[in-house]
Amino acid sequence: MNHTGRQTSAISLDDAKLQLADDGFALLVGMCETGLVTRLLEVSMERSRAVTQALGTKTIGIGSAAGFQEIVQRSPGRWDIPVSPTEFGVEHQSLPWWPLIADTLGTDAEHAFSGVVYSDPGSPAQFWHIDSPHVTAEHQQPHALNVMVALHDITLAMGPTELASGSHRLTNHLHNPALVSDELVYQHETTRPELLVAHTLGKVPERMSFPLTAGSCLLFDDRILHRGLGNDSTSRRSVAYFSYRKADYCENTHFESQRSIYPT
Ligand SMILES: O=C(O)CCC(=O)C(=O)O
Repeated sequence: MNHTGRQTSAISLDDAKLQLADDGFALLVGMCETGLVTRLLEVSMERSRAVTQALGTKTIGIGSAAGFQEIVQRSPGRWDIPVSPTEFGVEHQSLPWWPLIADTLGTDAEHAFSGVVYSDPGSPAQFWHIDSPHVTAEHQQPHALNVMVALHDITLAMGPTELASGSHRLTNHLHNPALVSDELVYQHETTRPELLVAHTLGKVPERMSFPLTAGSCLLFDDRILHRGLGNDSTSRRSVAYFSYRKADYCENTHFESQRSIYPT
């Protein structure tokens, strides 16, 4: 069953930690001040303008290997443009969610990626996927976390990120041999919450999505099943993202292309 959540009032960091461990995500309402959101939005818009102009009519496929260093099309009409914290003009350890990152991944957690993901009006929903696979058959604490920041108010029609609640515990291909790692990490049409409990008595993880006010964040475990929903509005939907990893974790399926849109 689809559950469309409501953005509720702010939760404490302790509650966010519990929600992250239980559900694999936490909704951090009103986490960012207006000044920070404005900065992230302005830098994102300027960068996307420059990058799409340089991309011009170059052919770009779907997925990280078919993209460029500066831009990846994650699904039709959904663009991922990396922007470093320095380019955003922020110090990542000073960002408001850092205490939660440090508490979960360690104070030596590293910034892995950051940037903006925007979906064009009319772009379809993605296939369900995870951002990185489990590393041991036994369930462990997360090895990487993502923070998605709403850069403007995001209605359900604009297609926020949808999560399969609690699925970070069920996506372990090392524990469940019926799961294929690449079909979880790379978007695959048969991957959906039901697959995670097929032929078991387990409950299908609930699908959750929330309208977000500007500056609210979704923080989630890299291993949770999620997808960007389709944008049925007439406006672009933009979220900034900041991804962190434990100091000893360095897999990268996020940006695999070596080619640049700029001539050498
Ligand atoms: O656009 C979104 O909401 C999520 C994007 C995403 O999960 C991805 O491209 O890997």
